[in-house]
Amino acid sequence: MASFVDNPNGIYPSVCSLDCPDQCGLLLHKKNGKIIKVEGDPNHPVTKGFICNKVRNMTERIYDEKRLKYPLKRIGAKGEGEFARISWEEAINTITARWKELQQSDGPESILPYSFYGNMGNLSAEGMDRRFFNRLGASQLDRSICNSAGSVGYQYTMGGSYGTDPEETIHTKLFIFWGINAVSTNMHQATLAQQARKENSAKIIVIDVHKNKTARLADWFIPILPGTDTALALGLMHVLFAENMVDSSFLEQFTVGHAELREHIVQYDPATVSGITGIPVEDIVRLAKMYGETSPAFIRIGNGPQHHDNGGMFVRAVSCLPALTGQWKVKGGGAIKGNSAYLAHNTAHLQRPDLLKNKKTRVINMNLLGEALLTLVPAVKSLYVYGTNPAVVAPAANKVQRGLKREDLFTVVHDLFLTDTAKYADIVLPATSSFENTDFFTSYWHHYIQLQQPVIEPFEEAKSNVEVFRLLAKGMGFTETAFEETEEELIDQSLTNPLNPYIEEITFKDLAKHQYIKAKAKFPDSFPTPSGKIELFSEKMEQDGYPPLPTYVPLINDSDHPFQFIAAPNHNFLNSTFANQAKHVGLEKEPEVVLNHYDAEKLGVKSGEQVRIWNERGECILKASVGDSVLPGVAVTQGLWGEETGAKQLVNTLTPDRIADMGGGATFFSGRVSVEKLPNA
Ligand SMILES: Nc1nc2c(c(=O)[nH]1)N[C@H]1C(S)=C(S)[C@@H](COP(=O)(O)OP(=O)(O)OC[C@H]3O[C@@H](n4cnc5c(=O)[nH]c(N)nc54)[C@H](O)[C@@H]3O)O[C@H]1N2
Ligand SMILES: Nc1nc2c(c(=O)[nH]1)N[C@H]1C(S)=C(S)[C@@H](COP(=O)(O)OP(=O)(O)OC[C@H]3O[C@@H](n4cnc5c(=O)[nH]c(N)nc54)[C@H](O)[C@@H]3O)O[C@H]1N2
Ligand code: SF4
Ligand SMILES: [Mo]
Repeated sequence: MASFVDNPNGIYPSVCSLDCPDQCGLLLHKKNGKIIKVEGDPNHPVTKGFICNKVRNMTERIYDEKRLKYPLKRIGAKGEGEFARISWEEAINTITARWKELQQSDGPESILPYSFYGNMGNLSAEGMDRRFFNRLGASQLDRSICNSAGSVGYQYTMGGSYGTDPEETIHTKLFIFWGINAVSTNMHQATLAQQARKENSAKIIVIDVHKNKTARLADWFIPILPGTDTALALGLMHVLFAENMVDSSFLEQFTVGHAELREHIVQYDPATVSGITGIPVEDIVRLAKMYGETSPAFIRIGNGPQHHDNGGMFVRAVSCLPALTGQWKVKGGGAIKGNSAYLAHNTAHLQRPDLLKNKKTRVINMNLLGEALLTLVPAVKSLYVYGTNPAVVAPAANKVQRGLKREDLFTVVHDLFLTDTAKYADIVLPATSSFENTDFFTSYWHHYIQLQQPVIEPFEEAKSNVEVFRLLAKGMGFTETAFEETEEELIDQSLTNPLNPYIEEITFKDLAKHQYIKAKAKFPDSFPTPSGKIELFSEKMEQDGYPPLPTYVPLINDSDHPFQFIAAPNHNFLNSTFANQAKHVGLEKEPEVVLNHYDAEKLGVKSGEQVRIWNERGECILKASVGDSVLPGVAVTQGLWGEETGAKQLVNTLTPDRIADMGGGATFFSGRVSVEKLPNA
């Protein structure tokens, strides 16, 4: 069979590789060997031909003039961005020579891989790279920057990442978007809600600290004070029990600890909860009644509240709600925090932890990158970055920059662009786009496995992650066959997972034939918790040093600065991806900070004026947007703008690198700042 690449023209199936729950099916239109149009695949059962604006404009990115064409070595100071072209041979030789020296002088744990999901393909993001670094015995990275606090919190309640099938939410009568800006970050869930509203008179509720795009389409927007959502969840439980709106037979059959919980939540009466959350008593009661009386009722648990000091406990608490009402068993009811358990593939086969030979290597939390580079003993001497842009996306950015500037740190960055991080690298390697690779994709929201086959030739001298790790393995003299297996073989091995009953044996050929294969998912009757039930009371939590029942713990008050600072993603970028595409930047215009008019008046600031935002960690200068879309005391900005788009717009200079209550999670939104009108503005 001729490959897609061999045909200069045609329309080919593809999948969006970005770190986004929707994982849309795509069709790539090709003419004279180039992709000229990216559109949604109408045959995709969930995304149905609709895709976001970001990816409709993807050709701007894959054929951007600025894309890296060949390997580079640094010739200027770190951070300056002065580089000279080198060959792949020189690049690989330079890296492996340095790593062989470090193996001898400092041991392999002086080398730290640093990656995230810039490309969600399983082979690219956590395949050949894991094999390589296991074999090397490098330090391990705890990839905790996104949703790990909530994942652990959810696990205490549910045992694993099992949620509602989003396709069933077409039947839902009540949608609660809780700390998720779905219109921008999970657009098909927002579409399903709007469809259910039209066909089914469903109601849409948004609980957020910001009247964002999703809140603006809601039937009811409930503004809440940052980091207080656990108290709201407990207040809802209080009313549900008090008004006898709980499903006793569900509680009996599928949960443990409902009697203890019933007693525990007495203290979270609506007046108390109102005082914590800033939500009026009557709204708390009304929300509880709507939730208790509407069926099916569905909660989309977002990432916003998970990026706080108490993010793990938030998810722990909210995931108890559908158990109280029995909504887990109602078609279109329940909740989605994530759904990755249904599509769990064979990571032992793909990542080969056995290559580590039982060595206990140290684990470094990725949220502490700056700290690790500046203070860790024994020191990190080499950093290998791929699929992420930590100079922009990691917290406490000034620390990260200082770490990256260390003269004795040997840094390699593999990316499609000379990112802000790559500017600090000693060696820069050009990456292919996902449309140039073979890979398989498993969504963390819907239930489908998808295939990417290469549609275009690699861009100039760019290489995929898999290929680069094969070359590095060869350069290091690793002779295991694990480094020679083809992408097709890797896919076959990964999708043979006897541990996951929801996927039977799936092969590369099956995927090529069907493009979309759905897990045979069914919401479980017993759960992988210690008791086999949904744990409202968790002994495991008690053993791990947490309160065994859902409990509100306030944010850490990290300073006296008057504003809680929420630096969330925006509509037209994906994290920092697209922040360097003229088209996407044009759509966003410039970064703003949203303030309440009451605060703005006190500061003497009007919409459109530049303000300085600062704390002990750093400062930013952004344009003020004044109104009533945030509560007093809250400052919200959207978008991870890089340094190249303007001075002092790096919001992560302000964010804390404290670690959340669970899972080593990030606390991007728990920092405080001061704001002032720019003196000469
Ligand atoms: N367009 C676009 N889509 C994306 C991304 C992107 O950058 N751009 N990023 C992708 C990734 S990696 C992820 S993890 C997801 C994240 O997507 P979401 O789950 O939507 O999470 P966030 O956008 O981080 O935050 C969601 C909302 O939480 C609110 N929030 C902050 N603090 C609190 C709080 O204490 N309580 C409540 N109730 N709300 C709060 C914020 O105001 C924001 O509106 O989106 C993915 N999709
Ligand atoms: N202030 C603040 N900071 C945040 C967040 C927030 O809400 N607020 N969100 C956090 C969250 S949830 C996340 S998930 C992180 C995400 O942060 P990152 O994972 O860093 O995401 P991106 O900024 O999109 O960077 C991905 C990079 O991978 C590169 N890339 C893409 N495909 C490939 C490939 O195949 N190979 C290689 N080698 N490179 C590739 C892209 O070009 C891009 O430079 O950011 C976190 N940072
Ligand atoms: S970024 Fe998300 S919504 Fe946009 S095409 Fe990709 S998966 Fe779909
Ligand atoms: Mo994320």
